Amino acid sequence: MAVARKKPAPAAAEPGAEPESKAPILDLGKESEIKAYREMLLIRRFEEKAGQMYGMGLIGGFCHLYIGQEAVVVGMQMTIKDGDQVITGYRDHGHMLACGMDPKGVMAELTGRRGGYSKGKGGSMHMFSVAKGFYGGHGIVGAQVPIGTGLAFANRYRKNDNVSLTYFGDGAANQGQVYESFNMAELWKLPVVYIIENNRYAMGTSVTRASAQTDFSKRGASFSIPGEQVDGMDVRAVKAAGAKAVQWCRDGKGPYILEMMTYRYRGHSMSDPAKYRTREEVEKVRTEHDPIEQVRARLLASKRATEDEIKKIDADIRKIVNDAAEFATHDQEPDPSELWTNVVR
Ligand SMILES: Cc1ncc(C[n+]2csc(CCOP(=O)(O)OP(=O)(O)O)c2C)c(N)n1
Ligand SMILES: [Mg+2]
Repeated sequence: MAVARKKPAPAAAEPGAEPESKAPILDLGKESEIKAYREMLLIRRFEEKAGQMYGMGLIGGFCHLYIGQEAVVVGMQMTIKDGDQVITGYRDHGHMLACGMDPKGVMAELTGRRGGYSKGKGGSMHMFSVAKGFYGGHGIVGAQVPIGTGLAFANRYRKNDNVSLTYFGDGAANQGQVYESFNMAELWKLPVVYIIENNRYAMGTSVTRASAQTDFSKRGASFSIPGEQVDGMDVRAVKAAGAKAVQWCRDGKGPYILEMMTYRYRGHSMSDPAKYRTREEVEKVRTEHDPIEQVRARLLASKRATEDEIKKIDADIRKIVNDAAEFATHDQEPDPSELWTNVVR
Protein backbone atom coordinates (compact mmCIF):
# COMPACT_ATOMS: atom_id res chain seq x y z
CA MET A 1 0.00 0.00 0.00
CA ALA A 2 1.35 3.39 -0.91
CA VAL A 3 1.86 5.66 2.05
CA ALA A 4 0.67 9.22 1.49
CA ARG A 5 3.15 11.87 2.45
CA LYS A 6 1.55 14.18 4.99
CA LYS A 7 3.87 17.07 4.47
CA PRO A 8 6.62 17.72 1.96
CA ALA A 9 10.18 17.01 3.05
CA PRO A 10 11.83 20.21 4.25
CA ALA A 11 14.13 21.88 1.77
CA ALA A 12 17.78 20.97 2.26
CA ALA A 13 20.07 23.74 3.39
CA GLU A 14 21.86 25.38 0.48
CA PRO A 15 25.63 25.81 0.51
CA GLY A 16 26.38 29.31 1.65
CA ALA A 17 22.94 29.67 3.29
CA GLU A 18 22.71 31.41 6.62
CA PRO A 19 22.70 28.62 9.19
CA GLU A 20 20.04 28.76 11.90
CA SER A 21 22.46 28.71 14.79
CA LYS A 22 25.95 29.91 14.15
CA ALA A 23 29.05 30.84 16.03
CA PRO A 24 30.12 34.44 15.37
CA ILE A 25 32.32 34.66 12.28
CA LEU A 26 35.63 36.06 13.32
CA ASP A 27 38.25 37.67 11.14
CA LEU A 28 41.11 35.20 10.67
CA GLY A 29 43.82 37.83 10.70
CA LYS A 30 46.22 38.40 7.82
CA GLU A 31 48.59 35.48 8.35
CA SER A 32 45.89 32.86 8.84
CA GLU A 33 43.83 34.17 5.95
CA ILE A 34 46.78 33.85 3.59
CA LYS A 35 47.53 30.38 4.98
CA ALA A 36 43.91 29.33 4.44
CA TYR A 37 44.08 30.61 0.86
CA ARG A 38 47.27 28.64 0.17
CA GLU A 39 45.97 25.44 1.67
CA MET A 40 42.61 25.54 -0.09
CA LEU A 41 44.32 26.35 -3.36
CA LEU A 42 46.72 23.43 -2.92
CA ILE A 43 43.77 21.07 -2.55
CA ARG A 44 41.95 22.60 -5.55
CA ARG A 45 44.95 22.44 -7.88
CA PHE A 46 45.94 18.98 -6.68
CA GLU A 47 42.46 17.67 -7.36
CA GLU A 48 42.30 19.31 -10.77
CA LYS A 49 45.60 17.65 -11.63
CA ALA A 50 44.38 14.29 -10.33
CA GLY A 51 41.31 14.68 -12.55
CA GLN A 52 43.54 15.33 -15.58
CA MET A 53 45.81 12.41 -14.78
CA TYR A 54 42.81 10.16 -14.39
CA GLY A 55 41.65 11.27 -17.83
CA MET A 56 45.07 10.38 -19.22
CA GLY A 57 44.79 6.86 -17.83
CA LEU A 58 47.56 7.38 -15.26
CA ILE A 59 45.23 6.79 -12.31
CA GLY A 60 43.16 3.64 -12.12
CA GLY A 61 40.29 2.55 -9.89
CA PHE A 62 38.09 4.97 -8.02
CA CYS A 63 38.94 8.63 -7.60
CA HIS A 64 36.59 10.97 -5.70
CA LEU A 65 37.48 14.65 -5.92
CA TYR A 66 36.97 17.18 -3.10
CA ILE A 67 36.70 20.27 -5.31
CA GLY A 68 34.25 22.79 -3.78
CA GLN A 69 34.54 21.48 -0.22
CA GLU A 70 38.02 22.83 0.58
CA ALA A 71 36.97 25.30 3.28
CA VAL A 72 35.65 22.51 5.48
CA VAL A 73 38.86 20.62 6.08
CA VAL A 74 41.11 23.69 5.97
CA GLY A 75 38.96 25.55 8.51
CA MET A 76 38.75 22.56 10.83
CA GLN A 77 42.47 21.92 10.62
CA MET A 78 43.05 25.43 11.97
CA THR A 79 41.36 24.39 15.22
CA ILE A 80 43.45 21.34 16.14
CA LYS A 81 46.90 20.60 17.50
CA ASP A 82 49.50 17.84 17.19
CA GLY A 83 48.17 14.59 18.60
CA ASP A 84 44.59 15.17 17.46
CA GLN A 85 43.29 12.71 14.86
CA VAL A 86 41.54 13.05 11.52
CA ILE A 87 39.58 10.30 9.80
CA THR A 88 37.30 10.36 6.77
CA GLY A 89 35.79 8.35 3.91
CA TYR A 90 36.98 7.96 0.34
CA ARG A 91 36.79 11.68 -0.66
CA ASP A 92 40.01 12.04 1.19
CA HIS A 93 42.84 13.74 -0.73
CA GLY A 94 41.95 17.15 0.70
CA HIS A 95 42.08 15.83 4.25
CA MET A 96 45.50 14.31 3.65
CA LEU A 97 46.93 17.52 2.25
CA ALA A 98 45.38 19.59 5.04
CA CYS A 99 46.99 17.23 7.56
CA GLY A 100 50.35 18.07 6.01
CA MET A 101 50.93 14.84 4.08
CA ASP A 102 53.35 15.16 1.19
CA PRO A 103 51.56 15.86 -2.14
CA LYS A 104 54.16 13.69 -3.92
CA GLY A 105 53.34 10.68 -1.74
CA VAL A 106 49.60 11.19 -2.19
CA MET A 107 49.80 11.62 -5.97
CA ALA A 108 52.16 8.65 -6.30
CA GLU A 109 49.65 6.52 -4.43
CA LEU A 110 46.97 7.60 -6.90
CA THR A 111 49.15 6.43 -9.78
CA GLY A 112 50.07 3.20 -7.98
CA ARG A 113 53.80 3.90 -7.59
CA ARG A 114 56.15 2.69 -4.89
CA GLY A 115 56.72 6.18 -3.48
CA GLY A 116 53.02 6.38 -2.60
CA TYR A 117 51.82 6.40 1.01
CA SER A 118 50.68 2.78 0.72
CA LYS A 119 53.62 1.81 -1.51
CA GLY A 120 51.35 2.06 -4.53
CA LYS A 121 49.12 -0.75 -3.36
CA GLY A 122 46.22 1.15 -1.81
CA GLY A 123 45.17 3.87 -4.21
CA SER A 124 42.93 6.88 -3.65
CA MET A 125 40.83 5.54 -0.78
CA HIS A 126 43.53 3.79 1.24
CA MET A 127 46.20 6.07 2.63
CA PHE A 128 47.26 6.68 6.22
CA SER A 129 49.84 8.71 8.06
CA VAL A 130 49.92 8.23 11.77
CA ALA A 131 52.79 10.75 11.91
CA LYS A 132 50.45 13.40 10.49
CA GLY A 133 47.42 12.25 12.51
CA PHE A 134 45.55 10.94 9.47
CA TYR A 135 43.78 7.62 10.01
CA GLY A 136 42.35 7.07 6.49
CA GLY A 137 40.87 6.90 3.85
CA HIS A 138 37.88 4.40 4.12
CA GLY A 139 35.97 3.02 1.14
CA ILE A 140 33.06 1.59 3.06
CA VAL A 141 30.49 4.33 3.57
CA GLY A 142 30.20 5.20 7.27
CA ALA A 143 32.88 2.72 8.40
CA GLN A 144 35.10 5.54 9.61
CA VAL A 145 32.50 6.71 12.13
CA PRO A 146 32.92 3.88 14.68
CA ILE A 147 36.68 3.94 14.05
CA GLY A 148 36.84 7.69 14.69
CA THR A 149 34.76 7.11 17.82
CA GLY A 150 37.29 4.44 18.83
CA LEU A 151 40.13 6.93 18.41
CA ALA A 152 38.26 9.21 20.80
CA PHE A 153 37.76 6.30 23.19
CA ALA A 154 41.53 5.70 23.16
CA ASN A 155 42.15 9.37 23.96
CA ARG A 156 39.79 9.19 26.89
CA TYR A 157 41.25 5.88 28.10
CA ARG A 158 44.78 7.28 27.95
CA LYS A 159 43.61 10.45 29.69
CA ASN A 160 45.18 12.76 27.11
CA ASP A 161 43.38 15.82 25.76
CA ASN A 162 43.40 14.79 22.09
CA VAL A 163 40.30 15.11 19.94
CA SER A 164 39.16 12.97 17.02
CA LEU A 165 37.75 14.79 13.99
CA THR A 166 35.49 12.25 12.31
CA TYR A 167 34.25 13.31 8.88
CA PHE A 168 31.42 11.69 6.92
CA GLY A 169 28.84 12.59 4.29
CA ASP A 170 25.12 13.27 4.24
CA GLY A 171 24.56 9.81 2.76
CA ALA A 172 26.64 8.08 5.42
CA ALA A 173 24.65 9.96 8.07
CA ASN A 174 21.70 7.65 7.39
CA GLN A 175 23.63 4.55 8.43
CA GLY A 176 22.90 2.57 11.59
CA GLN A 177 26.50 2.37 12.75
CA VAL A 178 26.58 6.17 12.98
CA TYR A 179 23.89 6.10 15.68
CA GLU A 180 25.50 3.27 17.64
CA SER A 181 28.62 5.43 17.66
CA PHE A 182 26.67 8.52 18.74
CA ASN A 183 25.20 6.61 21.65
CA MET A 184 28.54 5.38 22.95
CA ALA A 185 30.24 8.70 22.36
CA GLU A 186 27.72 10.61 24.47
CA LEU A 187 27.39 7.89 27.09
CA TRP A 188 31.15 7.86 27.68
CA LYS A 189 31.69 11.55 26.90
CA LEU A 190 34.20 10.79 24.16
CA PRO A 191 36.17 13.66 22.60
CA VAL A 192 34.96 13.38 19.01
CA VAL A 193 33.71 16.09 16.66
CA TYR A 194 31.42 14.50 14.07
CA ILE A 195 31.73 16.61 10.94
CA ILE A 196 28.95 15.88 8.48
CA GLU A 197 29.98 17.20 5.07
CA ASN A 198 26.56 17.83 3.59
CA ASN A 199 27.38 18.33 -0.09
CA ARG A 200 23.72 17.71 -0.97
CA TYR A 201 24.23 14.41 -2.81
CA ALA A 202 25.11 10.82 -2.04
CA MET A 203 26.24 9.51 -5.40
CA GLY A 204 23.28 10.58 -7.59
CA THR A 205 20.71 10.86 -4.79
CA SER A 206 19.90 14.28 -3.40
CA VAL A 207 19.52 14.80 0.33
CA THR A 208 15.81 15.54 -0.04
CA ARG A 209 15.19 12.21 -1.77
CA ALA A 210 17.13 10.18 0.79
CA SER A 211 16.69 11.82 4.18
CA ALA A 212 13.57 12.21 6.34
CA GLN A 213 15.37 14.83 8.44
CA THR A 214 17.55 17.02 6.27
CA ASP A 215 18.88 19.12 9.12
CA PHE A 216 21.82 16.91 10.01
CA SER A 217 22.86 19.06 12.94
CA LYS A 218 19.84 17.62 14.77
CA ARG A 219 20.83 14.02 14.20
CA GLY A 220 22.35 13.73 17.69
CA ALA A 221 19.30 15.17 19.48
CA SER A 222 18.02 11.89 20.92
CA PHE A 223 21.47 11.24 22.40
CA SER A 224 21.75 14.81 23.74
CA ILE A 225 24.68 15.57 21.44
CA PRO A 226 24.73 19.27 20.57
CA GLY A 227 24.98 20.18 16.91
CA GLU A 228 24.99 23.17 14.62
CA GLN A 229 24.82 24.01 10.96
CA VAL A 230 27.79 25.84 9.53
CA ASP A 231 28.35 27.64 6.23
CA GLY A 232 30.93 25.18 4.96
CA MET A 233 31.88 27.44 2.06
CA ASP A 234 33.23 30.13 4.42
CA VAL A 235 36.51 29.08 6.03
CA ARG A 236 36.01 31.68 8.80
CA ALA A 237 32.66 30.19 9.78
CA VAL A 238 34.15 26.70 9.77
CA LYS A 239 37.03 27.77 11.97
CA ALA A 240 34.77 29.58 14.44
CA ALA A 241 32.34 26.69 14.81
CA GLY A 242 35.18 24.16 14.79
CA ALA A 243 37.09 25.91 17.57
CA LYS A 244 33.98 25.87 19.76
CA ALA A 245 33.32 22.18 19.10
CA VAL A 246 36.93 21.12 19.65
CA GLN A 247 37.07 23.04 22.93
CA TRP A 248 33.84 21.36 24.03
CA CYS A 249 35.53 17.98 23.49
CA ARG A 250 38.79 18.98 25.18
CA ASP A 251 36.82 20.15 28.19
CA GLY A 252 35.52 16.60 28.63
CA LYS A 253 31.93 17.46 27.69
CA GLY A 254 31.63 14.68 25.09
CA PRO A 255 30.93 14.68 21.36
CA TYR A 256 29.74 17.54 19.15
CA ILE A 257 28.14 17.53 15.69
CA LEU A 258 28.91 20.09 12.99
CA GLU A 259 26.89 19.97 9.80
CA MET A 260 28.95 21.64 7.11
CA MET A 261 26.73 22.95 4.33
CA THR A 262 28.88 22.52 1.30
CA TYR A 263 28.85 21.35 -2.31
CA ARG A 264 30.91 19.19 -4.61
CA TYR A 265 31.48 20.70 -8.04
CA ARG A 266 32.49 17.44 -9.73
CA GLY A 267 30.55 14.21 -10.05
CA HIS A 268 30.57 11.65 -7.26
CA SER A 269 33.64 9.99 -8.74
CA MET A 270 35.50 10.38 -12.01
CA SER A 271 33.03 8.08 -13.77
CA ASP A 272 29.93 10.13 -12.84
CA PRO A 273 28.63 12.56 -15.48
CA ALA A 274 26.34 14.11 -12.79
CA LYS A 275 23.15 14.15 -14.85
CA TYR A 276 20.98 14.33 -11.74
CA ARG A 277 21.55 18.08 -11.36
CA THR A 278 21.65 21.06 -13.66
CA ARG A 279 24.69 22.95 -14.85
CA GLU A 280 23.05 26.10 -13.50
CA GLU A 281 22.92 24.65 -9.99
CA VAL A 282 26.66 24.01 -10.05
CA GLU A 283 27.44 27.38 -11.65
CA LYS A 284 25.43 29.26 -9.05
CA VAL A 285 27.45 27.81 -6.17
CA ARG A 286 30.71 28.30 -8.05
CA THR A 287 30.08 31.94 -8.82
CA GLU A 288 28.37 32.97 -5.60
CA HIS A 289 29.96 30.85 -2.86
CA ASP A 290 33.29 29.51 -3.99
CA PRO A 291 35.37 29.07 -0.83
CA ILE A 292 38.68 30.07 -2.41
CA GLU A 293 37.40 32.99 -4.42
CA GLN A 294 35.79 34.44 -1.27
CA VAL A 295 39.15 34.55 0.50
CA ARG A 296 41.00 35.85 -2.56
CA ALA A 297 38.50 38.70 -2.94
CA ARG A 298 38.72 39.51 0.75
CA LEU A 299 42.53 39.52 0.74
CA LEU A 300 42.58 41.94 -2.17
CA ALA A 301 39.77 44.20 -0.89
CA SER A 302 41.38 44.51 2.55
CA LYS A 303 44.79 45.06 0.92
CA ARG A 304 46.19 42.22 2.99
CA ALA A 305 47.66 40.91 -0.24
CA THR A 306 48.42 42.49 -3.60
CA GLU A 307 47.63 40.95 -6.98
CA ASP A 308 51.33 40.14 -7.32
CA GLU A 309 51.46 38.39 -3.97
CA ILE A 310 48.41 36.33 -4.90
CA LYS A 311 50.01 35.44 -8.24
CA LYS A 312 53.16 34.35 -6.43
CA ILE A 313 51.14 32.02 -4.17
CA ASP A 314 49.35 30.61 -7.22
CA ALA A 315 52.69 29.96 -8.95
CA ASP A 316 54.15 28.29 -5.82
CA ILE A 317 51.15 25.98 -5.58
CA ARG A 318 51.28 25.10 -9.27
CA LYS A 319 54.92 24.14 -8.87
CA ILE A 320 54.20 21.91 -5.86
CA VAL A 321 51.40 20.17 -7.76
CA ASN A 322 53.40 19.84 -11.00
CA ASP A 323 56.34 18.38 -9.07
CA ALA A 324 53.98 15.89 -7.41
CA ALA A 325 52.53 14.90 -10.78
CA GLU A 326 56.00 14.56 -12.27
CA PHE A 327 57.12 12.31 -9.43
CA ALA A 328 53.93 10.25 -9.60
CA THR A 329 54.35 9.75 -13.35
CA HIS A 330 57.98 8.63 -13.27
CA ASP A 331 58.35 6.80 -9.97
CA GLN A 332 58.53 3.01 -10.36
CA GLU A 333 55.61 0.69 -9.86
CA PRO A 334 55.86 -1.73 -6.91
CA ASP A 335 57.93 -4.83 -7.49
CA PRO A 336 55.74 -7.90 -8.17
CA SER A 337 57.18 -9.52 -5.02
CA GLU A 338 55.30 -6.83 -3.05
CA LEU A 339 52.04 -8.52 -3.99
CA TRP A 340 52.26 -10.68 -0.88
CA THR A 341 53.58 -8.10 1.61
CA ASN A 342 51.44 -5.93 3.93
CA VAL A 343 48.55 -8.34 3.49
CA VAL A 344 46.65 -9.65 6.51
CA ARG A 345 46.27 -13.40 6.10
C1 LIG B 1 28.44 0.39 2.92
C2 LIG B 1 28.49 0.99 1.55
N1 LIG B 1 27.35 1.15 0.87
C3 LIG B 1 27.36 1.72 -0.37
C4 LIG B 1 28.54 2.12 -0.93
C5 LIG B 1 28.55 2.79 -2.30
N2 LIG B 1 28.70 4.23 -2.11
C6 LIG B 1 29.90 4.80 -2.25
S1 LIG B 1 29.86 6.42 -1.95
C7 LIG B 1 28.21 6.42 -1.65
C8 LIG B 1 27.49 7.70 -1.33
C9 LIG B 1 27.88 8.34 -0.03
O1 LIG B 1 27.50 9.69 -0.03
P1 LIG B 1 27.89 10.71 1.10
O2 LIG B 1 27.96 10.03 2.42
O3 LIG B 1 26.94 11.85 1.00
O4 LIG B 1 29.36 11.18 0.75
P2 LIG B 1 29.90 12.02 -0.51
O5 LIG B 1 30.23 11.00 -1.58
O6 LIG B 1 28.84 12.95 -0.93
O7 LIG B 1 31.14 12.69 -0.05
C10 LIG B 1 27.71 5.14 -1.78
C11 LIG B 1 26.31 4.76 -1.61
C12 LIG B 1 29.73 1.94 -0.17
N3 LIG B 1 30.93 2.34 -0.63
N4 LIG B 1 29.67 1.40 1.07
MG1 LIG C 1 27.20 13.70 0.11
